[in-house]
Amino acid sequence: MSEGWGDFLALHTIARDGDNLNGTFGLATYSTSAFDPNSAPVMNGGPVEMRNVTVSVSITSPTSGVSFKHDSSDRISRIAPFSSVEAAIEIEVDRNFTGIGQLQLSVRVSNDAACEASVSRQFSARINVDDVPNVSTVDTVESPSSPWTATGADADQIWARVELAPFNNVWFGRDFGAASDTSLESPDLRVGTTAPLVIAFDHAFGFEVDGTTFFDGGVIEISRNGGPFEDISAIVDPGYGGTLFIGSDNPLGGRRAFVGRSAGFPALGRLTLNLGTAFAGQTVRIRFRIATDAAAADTGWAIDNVSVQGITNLPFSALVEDRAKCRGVPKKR
Ligand SMILES: [Ca+2]
Ligand SMILES: [Ca+2]
Repeated sequence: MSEGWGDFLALHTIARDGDNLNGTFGLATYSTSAFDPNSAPVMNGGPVEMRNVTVSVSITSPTSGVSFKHDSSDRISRIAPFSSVEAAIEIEVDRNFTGIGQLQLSVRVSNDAACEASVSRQFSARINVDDVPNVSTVDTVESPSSPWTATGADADQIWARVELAPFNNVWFGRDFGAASDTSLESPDLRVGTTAPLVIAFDHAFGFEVDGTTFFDGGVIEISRNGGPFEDISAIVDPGYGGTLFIGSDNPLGGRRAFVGRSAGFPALGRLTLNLGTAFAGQTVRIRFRIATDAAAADTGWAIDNVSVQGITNLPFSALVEDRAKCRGVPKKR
């Protein structure tokens, strides 16, 4: 009566000064969702009320300076059919902790009456850390405040920041199993007047393909000064692998795109796009756009370590060691 509930488990940790770190620690299935800080939603995926569920957490990384504020487990008396309940288990970081820490947790959810009596998941989170916006020209996607926005119908089901491996987050756009046209759009990039604009990133993709018929795919586009987006291939060759099939409702049917599998998939590979001085003195945005046809899903597109050279602003966030000296003192930003 409970299959799948482990997939809805998430944990959040707090910094030394009590800031909530609103990371969502995704699972291998790429399932993500928005959760409240310091809580672990536990879902009953079946039609019968579930009683007496135990959630217990153990710390599997070094425990120096890290402790449970209260208990390491919580008991949920009942969970209604097809609904979820949050279990709160707070973890404290000692005020003398130095450096950015890497916390790894093992979470076990148990219920004797469930089909699977016990489900375990591993989670990782940085601790003693502050997330500072607008300080970098590189986005490693490790900051929860990564300033990209997902646009288009169903974008919230397609684009998410996910944990590909412990302590390595990426942007990930799913190859959706229905017609879709969504983008992950950058913040403003203010291009300088002399140096070339060079955009580089690591990526890997796997889009629906049958032989040489490419049903789903992705493109990179750029907009200047708030104008319409155009394909980046008008300025620099991104190495698209084929043309999207016309006739199965892909909104970009007939356009060249990243299709099929990237070289070395699923390992990420570096792509560098030198746009020269075509945008000197202008404010541009780029977007990663995925378009899918009427049926059949595949993996999708993972993007990491986006670096933008030749700009005069600092559009991206970075993680730094927690800067607060005292617990409970409001911080000035
Ligand atoms: Ca990363
Ligand atoms: Ca498809």
